[in-house]
Formats: sequence, C-alpha cells, structure tokens
Amino acid sequence: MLPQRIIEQLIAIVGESRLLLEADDLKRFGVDRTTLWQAAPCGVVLPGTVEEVQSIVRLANQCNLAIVPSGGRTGLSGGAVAKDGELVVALDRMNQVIEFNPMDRSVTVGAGMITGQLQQFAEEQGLFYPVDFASSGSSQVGGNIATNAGGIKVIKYGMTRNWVVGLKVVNGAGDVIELNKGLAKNNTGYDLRHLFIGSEGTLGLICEATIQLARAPLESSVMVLGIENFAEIVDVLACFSHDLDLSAFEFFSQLALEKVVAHRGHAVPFQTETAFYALLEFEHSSPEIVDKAMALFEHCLDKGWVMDGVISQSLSQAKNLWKLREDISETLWQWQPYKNDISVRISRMADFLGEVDQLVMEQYPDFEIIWYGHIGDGNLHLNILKPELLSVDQFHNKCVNVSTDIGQLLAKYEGSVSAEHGVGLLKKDYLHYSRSAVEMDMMRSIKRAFDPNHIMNPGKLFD
Ligand code: 2HG
Ligand code: ZN
Repeated sequence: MLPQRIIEQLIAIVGESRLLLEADDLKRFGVDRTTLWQAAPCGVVLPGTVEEVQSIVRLANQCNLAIVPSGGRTGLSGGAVAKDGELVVALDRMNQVIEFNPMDRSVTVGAGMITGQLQQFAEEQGLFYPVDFASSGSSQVGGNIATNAGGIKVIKYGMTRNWVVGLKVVNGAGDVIELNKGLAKNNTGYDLRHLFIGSEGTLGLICEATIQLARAPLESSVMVLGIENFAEIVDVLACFSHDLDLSAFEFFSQLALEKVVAHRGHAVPFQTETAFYALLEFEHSSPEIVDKAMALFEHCLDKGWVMDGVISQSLSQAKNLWKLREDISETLWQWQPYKNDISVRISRMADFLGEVDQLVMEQYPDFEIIWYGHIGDGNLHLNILKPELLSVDQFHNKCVNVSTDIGQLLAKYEGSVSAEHGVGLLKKDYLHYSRSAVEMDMMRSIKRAFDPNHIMNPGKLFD
C-alpha cells in the first residue's frame, strides 16, 4: 500500500488519472510473460515526459521506494515483475516519434513506442528497422533496449544494441543523462549507452532512444529444410552461410512443428517427416543468388544432411513458412513451459548440441522437451513442458535441477545462460555459470554508481 502522502506527491507529478491503484491494473502491470510470480506492486504510474520520470525517481529516492520500469511486458525472465510492493513506472504514454533525421537515417522515439510501430515508421520512410520477433506487436522500444532484444535476423543485422545510437535516460539517482547523442563516431571514454543496453532496468529508466535505421532490404526468399540428425543442422548452416549472406537461420524440432500445426492450423512445409527443420532466409538482387541457394540445397541432399525442402515462391508463402517458427513460443504457453535461452559459439555448437541432447534425454526422460531457436546465432530455446501430473511448484523444482546441469555444461563450453531474454528473476541463480565473480562484483559497483540508493528494479539480474 502506498502511503497517502506519496500518493498525493505522485498525483502532483503526473495527474490523478495517471496513477493506477486498482487491483486489476496492479495485476496487469505487475507481470511480464512469465507465470511463476504474482504481481504485487504498490501502484502504477504513467509519466508523459522525461521531467515527470525524473520527478518520480527523485521522489522514490526520498521515500526509499523501489521502482520497476515497465515496457510491453513481453519479457520471458521476470525482469518486469513487481512482486514486492514496488512502484511500476510504465512508459506507455511516451510513445511518439520525437525527431526523424533523413540525412543521418536515424529516428528519436519515446521508449514506450511499440516495436512494430517503429518498424512501420521506418518502412514509411523507405527504410528498415531490422530487429524483429514474434512479440513486436506489443513489446516496446525501451524494453527491447533494456534487454538488448535479439530476434530472428540477428545473423545479418545483429541485436538491438547495434541500432541504438543515442539514449536519454534517468539514472537511479534522478539525473537526466544524454548518452552518445546519435553520433556514429564518439571515442570519448566509457560508452555509458552500452551499459544501459541490456541493464534490465537496474541502472535507471530509458526514456528516449535514437535509433539508426537500415536501408530497405532486398526481396528475400525463405527455405525450410528437413534434417534428421541434430548435429547435421550445423553442417547445413556452415554450407549455406559460407556462400550466401543469410538474414536468418532458425531451427525447430518435429515436436514443435506438430504442436504449431495442431494448434494454429498451419500446413506442414512438405510431407517428409524429419526430426528437425531448418528455416533459412536470404535476400537477393538477382536470380543467380536463388540458383546458388538451390545448388547448395542439392549439395546438402547429396551429402545426406537434408531429406527434403521447400523454397518460397511468393511473399505470402514466405510469411506462412515463417509462422511455423514464429508461432512456436505462443503455442507452447498452454503447457506452462520452463524456458532455457542458451548460447555457445557457433563453432562449438555441434559438440554442445550432442552433449545437451544426451543430458536431457538421460536425466529427464519423462519431460517433453521442445527444441527450437536461432541456430545461426548459436542460440537454442529449450522449452520443457510441464507434465499434467506435476504441480507448478514440483515442476519448477525439477527444472531448477535441469538448469543447474545445463549451466555446468554451458560453463564448460563458455556459453551463456541467457542469450537474448535477459536474466531478470528467472536466471539470476545461474549467472555465475556465464560471468566470473570479478565481473559480478564489477556489475554491482556499476549499479551503485548509477543507482546509489538501490531503488532501480532491485533483485533483478543479481541480489
Ligand atoms: C523466440 O525465438 C523467442 O521465439 C521466444 O525468443 C522463445 O519462448 C521462447 O522460449
Ligand atoms: Zn528467440
């Protein structure tokens, strides 16, 4: 419960209608896509300007009130969960285009802008915002930056980090700071912008972002290939990426395909059933590039790596093939999956796949495990489905053991316990498998420098 005195001060900052205290609102704004924690914020505040954000943070410092920044709440690691009476600061209203600069090919937007609207804006200017994922219709730019969101085109275009050329933030102490100011070149010491990217709300609130836009992409084709052996997905990747500039190389298992087909009504890509499928995309300026892709496909067939395949003949066919991959995450929610979002260097992927497959098969034979992910980035999404007979708690406890085993394997392979979803609450106990004690100490010191009173998203990333 917020004391009346703080309620009055918040209302003085944002106006009465921008402070939400009803149970429904607290529930809605206090969680992300995870289902393990109950929302219990003390209030939700919706600032409309950077100055209002600053006043809220200053007030929170005076009252020792913890803040959880909130974007589109599509996160998968609990980074935006407010379960301990925190004040949720939701940036939804700060969603405008602030400035478009065609010469720089950059746009400054409010952090609350929906990712899909930024993509749309870029398209209207004949440009392209290449960070894309299934939740782009509801995730927000600020949240994408706070988690350094990845998505389906990282192999060619990189993560969100690659496209942020400026940030306006309010740090945990309540200072407004402009970071990098849209510059392409700026070697003036530590680049604090990059500390905020992926900071998961622990250093301050991202209020505005200047985003570099790309040139519009060329026409692209999508292929889906049927692959029987796990390790050979990597052979196919090596073969295609050697000769083609791929814009995506994804994979999913037969089990994932079955669920998406059954629950979304999509058509299978071809009749041959294989244990795995790779989905790849490439842009092309001439028919020769498509011919080259077909020759690579033939080569993979001859090698016995690929059993069957299809290439899109139209935009709508390409979109339908993409749905087979993009709809997996949403389809799986009904099984309350435990999510692993892990990565290793691509060169170590083949060996890692073998070991992680063996590990889960031997130790967890009763679990239904759905494999998919961005194999071209070395990133696997391993979703473990909750068996009907287990309660959420029993299931979670068992998954914790799985995560420990996978964490140890990742440490051996020098991989990451969170490739793109962030650490939040879900992965903080496993952070030490990817980050050394010295690094974690340094991260804590950095947090102290930006957030001396420890009010920004406490308990996320680390304790
Ligand atoms: C994807 O690649 C998303 O589809 C979600 O990152 C992955 O839900 C997941 O595990
Ligand atoms: Zn993903």
